[in-house]
Amino acid sequence: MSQSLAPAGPLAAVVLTGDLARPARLTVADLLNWPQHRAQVSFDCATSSVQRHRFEGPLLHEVLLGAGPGFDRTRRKDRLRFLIAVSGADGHRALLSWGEIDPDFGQAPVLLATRIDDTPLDRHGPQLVLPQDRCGARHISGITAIRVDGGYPVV
Ligand SMILES: Nc1nc2c(c(=O)[nH]1)N[C@H]1C(S)=C(S)[C@@H](COP(=O)(O)O)O[C@H]1N2
Ligand SMILES: [Mo]
Repeated sequence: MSQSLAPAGPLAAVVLTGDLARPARLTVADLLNWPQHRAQVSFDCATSSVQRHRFEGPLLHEVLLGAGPGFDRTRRKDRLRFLIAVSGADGHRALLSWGEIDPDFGQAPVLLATRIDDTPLDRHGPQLVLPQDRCGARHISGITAIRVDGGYPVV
């Protein structure tokens, strides 16, 4: 099965929301203002065969840091209660933790891809890329919102 690249609109954008000092609405063109990293990934799927793609885009961690997440940057422990909820236009969602992508912890090189293979994602919206994942399910395409949430309830 191939990636479905039906346009999500003339210029798709992702909303950065939640516990952020500088919430933002970013188009794929805006995401080109960060250093672009490359990843060659292959992922498996329960309902189709293995897929291989080349992605390019900024690190999710750098983009979210720019939005001013509401933790004390001088205290590493303070970051660990933050969740990152990523949503696609079709309602597909996945949760990541801040610790997973933070260079002081998991340092997963997660990208917000602006390009898949030779196709720019301006009209479809950015795609989440997790080079470390064996399965394709977290490679959310057509991202419309990313919510950063430090209010994980105390149990
Ligand atoms: N927005 C969105 N992204 C998605 C999905 C989805 O249903 N919606 N499916 C995921 C799954 S299960 C896989 S395996 C990969 C590749 O799916 P595709 O072959 O349908 O492109 O995309 C992922 N990204
Ligand atoms: Mo999948």
